[in-house]
Amino acid sequence: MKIFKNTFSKIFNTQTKIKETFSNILSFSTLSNEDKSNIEECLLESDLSWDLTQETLKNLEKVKKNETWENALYNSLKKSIESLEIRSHDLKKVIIIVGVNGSGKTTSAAKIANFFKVNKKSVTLVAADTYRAAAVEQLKIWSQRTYINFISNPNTKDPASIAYDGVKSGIANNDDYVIIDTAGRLHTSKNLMNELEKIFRVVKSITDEISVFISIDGNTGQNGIKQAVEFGKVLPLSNVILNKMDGTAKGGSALSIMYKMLIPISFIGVGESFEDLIEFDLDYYLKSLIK
Ligand SMILES: Nc1nc2c(ncn2[C@@H]2O[C@H](COP(=O)(O)OP(=O)(O)O)[C@@H](O)[C@H]2O)c(=O)[nH]1
Ligand SMILES: [Mg+2]
Repeated sequence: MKIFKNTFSKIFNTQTKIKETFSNILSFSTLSNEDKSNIEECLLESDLSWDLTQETLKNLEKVKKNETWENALYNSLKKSIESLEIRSHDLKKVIIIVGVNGSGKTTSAAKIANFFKVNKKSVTLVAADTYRAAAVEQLKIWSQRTYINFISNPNTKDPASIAYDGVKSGIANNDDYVIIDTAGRLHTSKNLMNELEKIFRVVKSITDEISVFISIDGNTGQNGIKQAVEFGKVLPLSNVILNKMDGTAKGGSALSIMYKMLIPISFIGVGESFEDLIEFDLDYYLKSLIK
């Protein structure tokens, strides 16, 4: 709990607004139109999506008399998310990280590898971004420092072939996990999306144990949902890593992504160092947003 309070510093802006709005409401069972529009504005400003805001309003009206606003909001948000059939959060052997440029993919690859290492799991890290030599070098230096098996190939421009070699190597090495970093791309670039689809297909020819992570910059708010929808048309996305949550006031977006995509947020990135990663926990997240 303490970690969340410290790291989600900017979410405090969201919190202040939520507190101001909700603490003025006398009874949730008799919300006036003005109350409703204040709540609506406040939740939308916290970057809750339209649908989730409406659902939360509906839940709030069913709250018992004398309930504190904190409990009322906590319970109604929790109910909205828990009523969904969100896919399992389990991490598979091969993790492919995809997303737009600058969303934090390369940093996430290092962070998740470190997370496994700290949890006594062995990892192979695969640098399949053939567009940015600097990203490959960055991962390489880091993996050498932490004694993590590292696969790259400066002689090819085909990321699928690097991914293939990396997964083969990780399996031969008996590693628990293989993490593949990919180049950033926009969903509008057909060639690059085909390339991604090929990476997935090639890995799938070796193993079915694949988690596809979409990396989202928490500051992009509702646009992050759009990215997830578009990438989801090409690949079976299974998990979200939501980055840069140390500097965003858009605290609600994590909930909206789950609500819309029905895929779990597995990790939250809260800084630039490879230790700045938190495993997502709905309870803690809601409490840090509300209390
Ligand atoms: N503050 C902050 N910066 C981050 C976080 N994750 C990544 N970054 C920074 O965002 C920039 C882009 O990250 P990078 O991993 O290269 O993104 P990629 O293009 O998706 O691979 C870098 O300057 C990172 O240090 C985070 O959780 N918090
Ligand atoms: Mg990168």
